[in-house]
Amino acid sequence: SVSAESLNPTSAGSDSWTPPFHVKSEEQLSRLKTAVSSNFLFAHLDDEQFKTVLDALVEKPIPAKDIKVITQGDAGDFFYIVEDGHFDIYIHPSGAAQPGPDGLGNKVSTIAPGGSFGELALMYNAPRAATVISVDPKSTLWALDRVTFRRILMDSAFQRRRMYEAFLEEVPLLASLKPYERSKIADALDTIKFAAGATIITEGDPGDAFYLLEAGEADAVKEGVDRPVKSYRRGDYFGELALLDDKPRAASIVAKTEVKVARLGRDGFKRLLGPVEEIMRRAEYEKPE
Ligand code: 1OR
Repeated sequence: SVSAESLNPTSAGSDSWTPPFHVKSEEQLSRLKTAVSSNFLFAHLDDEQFKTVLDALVEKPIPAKDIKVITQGDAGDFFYIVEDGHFDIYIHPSGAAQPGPDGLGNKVSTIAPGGSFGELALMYNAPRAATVISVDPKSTLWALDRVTFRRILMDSAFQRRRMYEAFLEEVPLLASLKPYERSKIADALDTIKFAAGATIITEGDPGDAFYLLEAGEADAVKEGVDRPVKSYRRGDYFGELALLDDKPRAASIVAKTEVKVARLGRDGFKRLLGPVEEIMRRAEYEKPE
C-alpha cells in the first residue's frame, strides 16, 4: 500500500531518504544497461541520477504468459522497464476500478523490449489506468519503487510532458493521436535552437531525425532551385521523408528567423509515429505553396 512518505521531488537530499540499493552481478548490470539505453525517460539523467536508478532497480522475472503485472484500479507501487518479452495493455471500458464481467476490457497497446509502463499512477498519485499482462512464456522486467521514481525520474519526465503537451496538441499532424500517445512523444523530444540563416538539415545527408517547428520560420531549399520549395511555421514538421523511406535528405532546411525545433530521433520516430505514417505519406510535395 501507499504510505505517506515525503514525495516532494525538489526536496531530494534535504531529508534522510536513502535510495534502495540492490546488488547486481556484472551480467545483470550489462543486461540492465541495454534495457534502459533505448528508454527515453532515462536519456536526461545526469551520471549520479543514472547510478541511483540503476542501483534501485530490481530484476523481476515473469515466468509465464498471462501474468497480471498491473491491475487497473489498484494503487501504484512500481514502475517497470521491459528487458525482454511483450506486455499487453487493457483498459476496462467504463474505467471502473473493479474489473467488470467482461474481464479486462479493450487491448489498447503492446509494450516491447526497451519500453516501460506503470508511470502514470506514480506521476499523478492516481489508480492504475490499465491492466498489464505478460504475452510471452518467459519475460524479464526491472522494477523501480515509487519513491525513487518520483524523486529521480519524475522531475524530468513530468516537466518534459507538461512543457510539450500544449504544443503537441496544436500540431495538426498529431491531432488524431490519443493524449497518452502525445505524452510518449513528449518524453522523446529534445529542443534545439538555431540562429537565423543556420542550416537545420542538409540536402543529400542521411536522415537521423524528424523535426517539429516550435518557434520561428524556416524554408526548404533545393540545389539548383532559386525559390524556397516550402515554408514552415509553428506546428509544421519536416525531415520525415528520409526516415520513412531510408533515402538521403531531399532538401535543405534553413532557418529564416531564429528557430526553435523539437527533435525526435529515428528510433522515436519509428516507435511513436507509426499511427500517423499514412498522413505523412499523403502530404503533397509537388505543388509550390
Ligand atoms: P499506470 O501506472 O496507470 C498501467 O499502470 C499502465 O499502462 C499505465 O501506467 C501506462 O504506463 C500504461 N492509457 C493508459 N495507460 C496506458 C496506455 C493508455 N497505454 C499504456 N499504458 N492508452 C490510452 C488508451 C485510451 C494507450 C495509448 C496507446
